[in-house]
Amino acid sequence: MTTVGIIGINGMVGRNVQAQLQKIKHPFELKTFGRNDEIPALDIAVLCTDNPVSAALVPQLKDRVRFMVDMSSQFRMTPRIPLVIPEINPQTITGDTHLIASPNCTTTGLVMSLAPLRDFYHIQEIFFCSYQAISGGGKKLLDDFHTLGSLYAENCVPLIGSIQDNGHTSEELKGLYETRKIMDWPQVKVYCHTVRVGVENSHSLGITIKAQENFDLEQVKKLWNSFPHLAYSDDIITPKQASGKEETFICRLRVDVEDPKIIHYFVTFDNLLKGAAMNGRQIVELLLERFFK
Ligand code: 2RA
Repeated sequence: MTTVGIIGINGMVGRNVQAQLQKIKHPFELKTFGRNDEIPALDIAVLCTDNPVSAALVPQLKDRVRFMVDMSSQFRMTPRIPLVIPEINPQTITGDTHLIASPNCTTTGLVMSLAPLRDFYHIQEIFFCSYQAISGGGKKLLDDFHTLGSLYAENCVPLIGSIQDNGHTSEELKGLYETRKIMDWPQVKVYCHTVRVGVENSHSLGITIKAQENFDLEQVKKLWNSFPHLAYSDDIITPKQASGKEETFICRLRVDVEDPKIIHYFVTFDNLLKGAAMNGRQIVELLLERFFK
């Protein structure tokens, strides 16, 4: 029987990944481990650990585990390590793959909206502002949010991750570099602000994109609605409605007032599901289907 292990079962990501893996139809044996436990030989390990722990575990497990799926950001930008969203770039996982990285949640919502358009529009520039939920900051931030005097109560805070030497935050740089890697668009321009808002769950993004071609709004809606786990609606969709759902929701599509090569729209999605645990589950499903049938 194929064995799948979750390492880091005691954290929020580990528990969410466990709930997601229990939905998989393909037969396998699920084992769970704390981050300091001894890990036996496994077919697939999902590392629900922070960057330093993932960095230490990957070389240790190399000879004992056939495939590792890392939920941290430690290896996302390492060349030759696929950064995978199964709806978008499953082909980047091959028989030689050993480690797969699962992307940043905010980037995931962005690229889910871009991927269906890629065969029809040459997208050159992307601007987004994020409205990121408290749950993305982890359990402690969520607990603090529920206590009196939280900075995030009825507030928005334009700082996610840490400010880098160039003045951008680590979250903003993930939006740039991970988008380029997942979409295989090394030249695309990504301009962004990332902001934490007093919303318990589900991240949102206000997005503007510029292509070489004029946009046909009806075609764009059709492309979005025929893409897996993506749903466009002419109605307003809010993070509350997206919470607990597997779809990335898009609304408010409109063409720019002055430039038909520019569109604006709003995206909202459950950051703990498609932005993390569900994407991890989909990668495991893909591995089970492709390599353990
Ligand atoms: C956040 N994107 O929302 C991060 C989660 N890793 O803080």
